[in-house]
Amino acid sequence: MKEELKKITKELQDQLEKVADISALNNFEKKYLGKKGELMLLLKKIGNLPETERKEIGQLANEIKTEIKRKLIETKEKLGGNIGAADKFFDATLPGTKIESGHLHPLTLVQRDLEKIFSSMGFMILDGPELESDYYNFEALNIPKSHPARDMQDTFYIEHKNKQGEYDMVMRTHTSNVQVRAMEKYGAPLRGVALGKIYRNEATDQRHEHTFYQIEGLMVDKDISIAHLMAVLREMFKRLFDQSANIRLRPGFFSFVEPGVEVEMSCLLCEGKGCPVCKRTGWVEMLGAGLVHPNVLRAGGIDPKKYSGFAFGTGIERLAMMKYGIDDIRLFNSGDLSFLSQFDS
Ligand code: FA5
Repeated sequence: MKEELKKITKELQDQLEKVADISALNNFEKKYLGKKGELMLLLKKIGNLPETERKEIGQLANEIKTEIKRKLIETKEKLGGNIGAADKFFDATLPGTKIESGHLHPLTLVQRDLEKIFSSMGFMILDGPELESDYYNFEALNIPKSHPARDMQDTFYIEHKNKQGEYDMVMRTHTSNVQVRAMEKYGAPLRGVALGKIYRNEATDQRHEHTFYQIEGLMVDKDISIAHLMAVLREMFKRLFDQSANIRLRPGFFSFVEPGVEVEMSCLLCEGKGCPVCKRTGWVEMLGAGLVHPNVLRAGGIDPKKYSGFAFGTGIERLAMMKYGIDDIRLFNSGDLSFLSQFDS
């Protein structure tokens, strides 16, 4: 029986190869696969086989039948015949098509990490407007009109003038706009972070964007000093990067803090050896910080004789670059799926 099956399979394959048009194919189908077709008659004999052979031969016969039917449909398709959905060969053993699922952007991942870290240290999550008044973005932060510090941040002004004919609305240039708003709303003591998008009219390069994210930290209480600032920042770096990062302070000027510092972190991309991202210095400028200026506390309705505070502001892209080893800030907004899909967790 096995031999007979093999013989008819070979014959079927040879015949099928010779089929040149649809009518020849129909004849072929009738001759071999029709109710009284040669293959079918042979298969009927399987039932008469002794039980020991029936299983093996039956399985082989089924495989042959399926394979011949698949080839028949393939040939029908090639010859331009109509293939009904039911005729199409369906191999249930093939792996299915992977269903792509969405995932979070690397900047969102870092923002969520930061929110968790600061919430666990008792900081509330603050929010503030991206379209901001000149007052909260500059004046309340001890940056009066025509102060040279305004030139430090290239501002997008909105075409809206106040009664004095001055432009009084800006796209916020930093998340520091939230500082006085938070003091007015919550008073002292106060502990909060604000995360959000900011805008600057500047050219982009490997480390600079014109639209990017910052996180602002603000803590106001009795006797707050630079030591509190350092402790909180060290904790943030340790938990965000799963390792203690070396940080160092340099004097820095920001009108709204006194003293002001710039905080640098040892470059995690090159482990301090020097690379294009750290300008070959081994250190990357990560944030501006300092003790809140008495004028700013006053603008927020807090008495600087009773309270002091620290504030810091850092770029979330810069943190994400260090965390994930990304050497070009422009990748975040590139929409490049080969970049983004690496963060599929
Ligand atoms: C400020 O924006 C201050 N508001 C920070 C601050 C807050 C100081 C509170 C004191 C107290 P600065 O312009 O240096 O400062 O920006 C802060 C951080 O944002 C930088 O250290 C850097 O991490 C990031 N950053 C600045 N400019 C860019 C840019 N163009 N692209 C990406 N990240 C930037």
